[in-house]
Parts: sequence; C-alpha cells; structure tokens
Amino acid sequence: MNTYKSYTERAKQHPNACARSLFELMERKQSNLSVAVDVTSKKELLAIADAVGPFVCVLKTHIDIVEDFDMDLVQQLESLAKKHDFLIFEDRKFADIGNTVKHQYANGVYKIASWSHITNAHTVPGEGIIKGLAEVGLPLGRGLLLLAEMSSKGALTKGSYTTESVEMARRNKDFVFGFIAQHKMNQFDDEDFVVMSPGVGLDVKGDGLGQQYRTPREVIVESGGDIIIVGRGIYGNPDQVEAQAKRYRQAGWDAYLERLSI
Ligand code: BMP
Repeated sequence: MNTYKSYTERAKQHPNACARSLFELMERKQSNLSVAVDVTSKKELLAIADAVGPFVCVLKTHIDIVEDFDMDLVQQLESLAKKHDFLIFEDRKFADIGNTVKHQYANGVYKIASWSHITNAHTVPGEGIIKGLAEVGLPLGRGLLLLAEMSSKGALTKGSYTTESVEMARRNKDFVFGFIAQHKMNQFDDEDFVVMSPGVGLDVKGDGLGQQYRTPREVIVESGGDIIIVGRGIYGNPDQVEAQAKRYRQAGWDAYLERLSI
C-alpha cells in the first residue's frame, strides 16, 4: 500500500503555515532540492543563489561564514528568493538555553529571524530551546526544524536522542514542522513532519572529514526523506553549478515520482 501522499495533498492538510507554503512551492516548481551554499564571499553566494534559484525549493545558508557579510547581502538574498520563488533556510543549528537562543535568533549582527523563513536547532538543551525560538519566530510566521539525526560518521544523534527529539516536535507543532534527519520520522497517520536530508551526492560517498553521502533515490524512496540538501555536489565545480542543480533537481523529483507510484 502506498503510504506516501503527494506534496499537494500534504500542503492542503498541513497545520503549519510554513510547511504549507513549502509544499505548495515544491509542487509549483517541481523541486524537492535544497542547495547548501557554503561559500565565504558575498559575491559568490549571490551568484550561486541566482544560478541555482530556478531549480530549488529552499536555499540553505551558513551566513556566519561569509567574510564580507552586511545587511545588503540579506536584502539581495530576499530579492532572489522572490525572483526565483524559494524559501531561505539559515542553518544556524541553535544549541543553547531558550533565553540565549532568543537573542541569537532575533538580534546581533545577523538578525536571522528577520529574513530566514526556516531555521533549525539541536535538541540537546531540552525543550526550552524551542520555546525561546518560538517567542521570536512564531509571530513572524517562521518555521523550525529539529536536528533529529545527522549525516556525519559517528554522530550521537541516534536511539533515544532521536526518539525524544521527535517527542519534542510533537509537543510544539505550531512552530516545529519537521526535522533534519536521515529517515522519515512520522509514526501516526495524522502526523506529517517534513524531513530535510543533508549528506546527498551522486558522485562520491564521503569528504574525508566525516560527511557521508547517499543518493537522492536512497534518501527519498528508501528512507522517506522529503527534501534533499546538496552542497558541494552542486557548487563544487564553478563551471557546472547550473548543470548540477538541474541534475540533482531531476534526480530528486524522479525519486519523488517513483515513491508516489509504489
Ligand atoms: P555538502 O553537500 O557539501 O556536504 O553540504 C552539506 C550541508 O548540510 C552543509 O551545509 C552542512 O552544514 C549541512 N548538514 C550536514 O551536512 N549534515 C547534517 O547532519 C546537518 C547539516 O545541516
């Protein structure tokens, strides 16, 4: 029996506004690809965002690695998000007590909550981290992903850590709409967490620093992930950025169609 619904069906039923707009745009653009643009200059980041923009549903940033960061970078990213119809996900991986992360999210140099539609958090500090982030993010219509499983070798995100992270998400469904994880996390019929999976590559299996890659098919068909996150596989060769974005978008979408047909 096919237990997987289409992104359109999920958009119609999802209680979380951020998840609804994400599913709608995935179907509209026929893309379940997120590109991780881990480069250190503003110019390069914007050039890659513009090149991959037409092919992605989510553009993932690590804004604190950009050497010449300024608020103009953020404004330009927001313009590109409108131009190409994608959401921005600042992969901040918050990991402190609620009161601290609240400020890290809203204030400081980056003012992440003001421009990033989606962000994420580790569950290691306990549920207060979600409450703190929600105080800032919920009024702005933002969404949060919890890190339930990591892609890297030897990660401690397994067993009861993962199970308890899912329980935390269940108790905070107004703000938490999914996970960074390697597998589907839903257990009940009425539950619909979005799973975004990093560690995706078609050509290599690792990077020598612990990263582990699986193919889009392994992620989407075999493990039930919803969105593939691809970094160096796409921006690694500057002459191939657009071609690789198209290739991964196709591979991700083909895997989704295969999953629907099973
Ligand atoms: P790459 O495809 O180049 O390995 O990049 C993967 C991206 O996903 C990086 O931005 C990394 O920070 C992020 N990531 C990951 O690789 N594994 C995780 O478990 C969680 C992540 O956010």
